[in-house]
Amino acid sequence: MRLKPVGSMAAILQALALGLCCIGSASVMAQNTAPAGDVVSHGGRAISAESPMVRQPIPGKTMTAAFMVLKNHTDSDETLTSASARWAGRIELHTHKHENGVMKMRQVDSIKVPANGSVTLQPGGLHLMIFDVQQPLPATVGGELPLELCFSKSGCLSYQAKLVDLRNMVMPGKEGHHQPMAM
Ligand SMILES: [Cu+2]
Repeated sequence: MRLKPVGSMAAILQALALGLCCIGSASVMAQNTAPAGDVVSHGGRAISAESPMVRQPIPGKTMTAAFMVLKNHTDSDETLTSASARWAGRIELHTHKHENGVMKMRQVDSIKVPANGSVTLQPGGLHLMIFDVQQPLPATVGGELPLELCFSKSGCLSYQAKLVDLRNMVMPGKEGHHQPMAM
C-alpha cells in the first residue's frame, strides 16, 4: 500500500502546544511519553513508538483513534498487522483516502514500517481506529493507556499511549471535510 504522510507529528505537537489542548507544552508531552514511548532510547526494541496518543472520545461516543510515529530500528521492513487494548473492544487499522473530493476512512490489512524508517499515524492519515471503548476509561486526559501492537516479525509489543483531548485541534487543509468519524 501507499504511505502518504499528510503532515508531521511535529505539526500536531505544535498545535497541541498552541493551547488548543489540555497539555502544557510539546516538550512536556515528549518528556512524559519518553519512558513508555521510547523516544529517547528504543531500549533494544525493534519498533519504537514516538508520541503515542489516544484521542479522548467525544462524550457519549465509544469510538476513538490513536496516533503515533512508529520507528523501525531494524534493517528489514516490518508490518503492523493488528492492535488491541484491554480497555477497548476492537481496534482496526485505518487510512484516509480522497474519493470524489471527500476524505473517507478505509480499513487496511496492515501498515508497513520501512527498514530503518518510520511511518506516521496521524489525524487525516493512517490511524488506529478504536471501537467499544470502556467507559469510563481507566485513565483521564494526560494519563496513559496501554496499547498492544503486533508486528509480522517482532511479534506483539506493549506501548503506553497518552490520552489527549484533540477536540479543538486544527488540522491544516481539513476545513469543511470534517466527518463524524474523522479523527
Ligand atoms: Cu478510522
